[in-house]
Amino acid sequence: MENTLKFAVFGAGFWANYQISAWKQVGGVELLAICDPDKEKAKNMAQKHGIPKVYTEAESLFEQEKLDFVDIISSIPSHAPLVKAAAKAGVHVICQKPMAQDYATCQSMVKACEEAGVKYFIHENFRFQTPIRECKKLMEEGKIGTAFRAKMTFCSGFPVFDNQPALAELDRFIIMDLGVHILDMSRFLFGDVEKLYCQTQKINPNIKGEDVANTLLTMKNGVNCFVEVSYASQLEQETFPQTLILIEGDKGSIRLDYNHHITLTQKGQGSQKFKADPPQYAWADPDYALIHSSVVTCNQSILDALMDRVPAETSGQDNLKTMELVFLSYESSDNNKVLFTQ
Ligand code: 89V
Repeated sequence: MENTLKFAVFGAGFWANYQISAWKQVGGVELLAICDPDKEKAKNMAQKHGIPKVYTEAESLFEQEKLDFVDIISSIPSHAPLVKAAAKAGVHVICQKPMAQDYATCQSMVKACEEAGVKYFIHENFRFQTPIRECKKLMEEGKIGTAFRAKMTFCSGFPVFDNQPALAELDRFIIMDLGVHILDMSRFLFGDVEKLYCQTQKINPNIKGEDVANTLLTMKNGVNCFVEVSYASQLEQETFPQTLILIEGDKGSIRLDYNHHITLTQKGQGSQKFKADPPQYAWADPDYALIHSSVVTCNQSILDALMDRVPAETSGQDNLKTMELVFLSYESSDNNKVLFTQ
């Protein structure tokens, strides 16, 4: 492959703007075209970012452009057809989370890419956040011994539907859109899951799906991890878009608090406090700065894997395990049952 990889973007909505900015930040890539069924939206995004070509249909884009990869940043139902079209065209694929609306479709997307011999990545950015990487590093350095329990909290009242109105229309909302990130981070920190139990609630009457979910995961290494997500929380401190974490081990604990404050407590040694601030980018939306900085590191990680410098961290194959947790959570809540992973 050449040094500068040529790519196209599908989708011209809220997130495309930041993912394109993040690609410019990363460098080493050239954006040739954007495609969205809404021509005006696509044209505006092209103008904003100096993208040479605009398409409204995927088929003509694949016919006319010579690409190394595509970045799919469109609605959930469009992911599978676009991933499969890219695979058919022999182009490597990045697909926005959540991969698809059901597990069988996710599996078929991974299979289509495998059969076509193209690399397949999921744009799953939360695990790349600076404070999350710091927590993982502290654990890997053995600072708290062997972890045995954890709590991961994302409880907010942020008006997320203002920027992403489509989220209000999802039949399944919070685990699909947000829980998927936190469940993926639980795997990043503690490894694979053995079983889970989940309960969901719908508090906001103006949206279709559930907006609260509490999931208790038992990891294969015995860690019990409680994942709580809510967009219905009215709290003294609004913490969007931060995940607050407590990890307990047999020799200490790590606490990630609001604004990236980390407290490391070690048996017999007291506590140390420090900060794990993410890099700041001028193009980022201040409300989403933490996520937008992790879009840069996520894209960099995918580019490194595309260039064969490192193995893919967020491959489609790996992400199947995260999606399994999403669908098992809904099934657990619907049937009030503890469920085991495959
Ligand atoms: O990144 C996301 O999935 C977003 C947000 C965290 C804002 O819900 O939709």
